[in-house]
Amino acid sequence: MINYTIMQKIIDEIKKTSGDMARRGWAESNGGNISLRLNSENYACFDGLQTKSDWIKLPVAIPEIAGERFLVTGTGRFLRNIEVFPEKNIGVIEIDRKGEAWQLLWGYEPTGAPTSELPAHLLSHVSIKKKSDNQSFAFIHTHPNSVIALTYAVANLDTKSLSKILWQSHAECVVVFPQGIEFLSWKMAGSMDLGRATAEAMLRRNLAVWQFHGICGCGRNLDEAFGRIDVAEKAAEICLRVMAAGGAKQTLTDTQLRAIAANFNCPIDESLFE
Ligand code: 2HA
Ligand code: ZN
Repeated sequence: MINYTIMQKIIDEIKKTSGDMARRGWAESNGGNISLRLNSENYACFDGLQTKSDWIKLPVAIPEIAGERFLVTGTGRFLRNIEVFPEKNIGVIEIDRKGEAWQLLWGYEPTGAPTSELPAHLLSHVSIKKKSDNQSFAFIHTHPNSVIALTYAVANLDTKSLSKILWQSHAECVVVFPQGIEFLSWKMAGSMDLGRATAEAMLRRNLAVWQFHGICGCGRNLDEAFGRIDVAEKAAEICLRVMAAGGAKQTLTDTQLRAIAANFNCPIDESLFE
């Protein structure tokens, strides 16, 4: 039987995240998408529903998430509309027993399908489920202005230089993302290539920037995933302002960055200093 109290709680969480993303200007038109793997309590809440679609084949089998259920924003839907019409703009899908197909349990009224970035979401859920020992449930992709602008403004960006620039631009960064941010050079939106590269990045880090496009973040819950992206975006904005003001005249040193990480017991990725 459907448990409306629990269901309302999940919907409220996604409303808050999507509303915050839209109001920050990270989700123009149908830009950006959110997925939440359902934990056991949330999972059971969708038991016994009459299914709303046939099984629809995934582009690749993902047996690691066989049987899982996900709340996912809909393709072509606007995140800013989730607060008003959640049942039209989000859906709950179930993956089959072999991890080869999905079917709709709830949502996308009157008809619809999950985000075009489903490969990145589902493959990244495999990575974050594994690396967190099944404690991470949330994945967000979004289009924040300053992170995107940075991928145009700085020459020869890679994971090391991007992580270092952002760590230096805001003293909180090394605490929020001590493993740095993966930089992924441009790949076609919605492609398996982009999905695979993002999922691979999520094994090592909690954030990945898509050149000329946006950012992805994961977390135990939507607040944690959102917060990581929010801090990265703030650092990118500071960095751009500093560049516009004529460039940094001083910055956080490697010693200071390491000291901040040590002070907050954060496992900094030392290889990013090499
Ligand atoms: O959902 O953000 O990357 C629209 C997008 C594609
Ligand atoms: Zn996008």
